[in-house]
Amino acid sequence: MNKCFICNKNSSETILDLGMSPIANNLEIDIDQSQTAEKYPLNLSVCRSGCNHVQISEIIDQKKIFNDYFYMPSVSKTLTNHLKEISKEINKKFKIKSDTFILDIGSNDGTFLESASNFSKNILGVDPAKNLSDIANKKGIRTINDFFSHKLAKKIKNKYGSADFIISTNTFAHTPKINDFVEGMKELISDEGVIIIEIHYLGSMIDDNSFDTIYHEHFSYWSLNNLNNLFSKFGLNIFDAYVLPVHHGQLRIYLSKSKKYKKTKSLNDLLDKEEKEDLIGKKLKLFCKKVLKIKSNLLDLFEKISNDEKIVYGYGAPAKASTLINFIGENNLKYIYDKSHLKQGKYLPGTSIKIKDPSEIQYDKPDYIFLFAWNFSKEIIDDLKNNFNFNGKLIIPIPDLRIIDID
Ligand code: JHZ
Ligand code: ZN
Repeated sequence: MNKCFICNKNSSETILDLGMSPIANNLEIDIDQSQTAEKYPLNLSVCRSGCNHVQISEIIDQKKIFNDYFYMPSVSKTLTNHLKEISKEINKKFKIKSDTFILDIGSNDGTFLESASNFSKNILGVDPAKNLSDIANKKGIRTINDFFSHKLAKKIKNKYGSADFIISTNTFAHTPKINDFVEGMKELISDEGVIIIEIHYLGSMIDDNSFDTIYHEHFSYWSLNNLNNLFSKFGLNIFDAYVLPVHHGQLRIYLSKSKKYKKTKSLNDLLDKEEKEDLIGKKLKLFCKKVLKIKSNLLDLFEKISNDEKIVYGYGAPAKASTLINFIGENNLKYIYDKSHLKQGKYLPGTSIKIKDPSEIQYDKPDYIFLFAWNFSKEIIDDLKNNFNFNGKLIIPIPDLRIIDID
């Protein structure tokens, strides 16, 4: 049994073993360093003390993961648009004034705050990655380079006052210090202020078989009921929740200290659905079984491609690719294409698979492309067809294994 991040008891039981994996986003420029990257057990576990928290069993020091970070949502048009829409949505629902204080926790390269700055100039980002905070600050998006914590929240409050809105997209699952993080948000949010959190959703992970979204930087895997229990303990009320078709199923929740916001039907329906489906019981158990089947299907496919002497390269070097490849092995994959300049020329962690510019697809002409960034299928298929002249076959591994002809 491992220690649970929520109740601190040694009652977290491993339910899925994905083997040994390196830190998913730590891409090395040197092939030897990549192949010998330190690996850690990658296990999913559930707390049996009654708190039901779903988490990773091995905690890696957050500094090792986030101090230098290669993930930028701005590489994707879909995500950039999504982040821009959030500020419009907040303005529509709650009205943003020109001095409304908007804080983004895990602000990355400042993409969300850039669009929020169309509404208010009183914006602030917090991000632990030095390389990304530098990019944001250079763009004029004021960003504190640090991990968000209760201590930092007090400092921000002293200097800038309480926040009217706290936004945090894909960051809340990225801390093992959950109670301190929530204390910090509570400290900083104004009495009627609204916190908006987006997080990869456990329900979607199970429905989509997306076991590759399990990696060490995702410390926790949240159901809405678990989030609801957590925030109620801190006197923060979730008043709205829904799932968005972004990434691999993104849960968006709205919460506040104030009880003036009415709980929505969508929130209550989702809470009920999870209970009825026995999400963290029966459904999660079935998911773990399926993952082993997916592995054997993928191994069969790679073996067939190799027997047919066909060439397969990957597309997209997301963190998900690290989990998938370290789980099933390299299987003759030599290259992965990725649009991110921060990733090109580097190696997929733990492997000898080199990342290169997708513009090379037209010269390489692989027979198959294996889509690791399956969450952007549409955007990428359009590009493969129209910009990279690819007319081979595309393998989409998740939610269900599909092979499609691109022509
Ligand atoms: P993408 C990240 O996961 C990390 P990842 C993080 N931990 C998290 O929680 C989730 O996001 C939500 C490339 N690409 O976004 C860019 C192209 O090359 O699925 C990226 O390297 N061409 C914060 O790492 C990768 O694919 C394209 O046209 O799984 C996608 O990574 C597009 C659209 C993407 O995130
Ligand atoms: Zn627990």
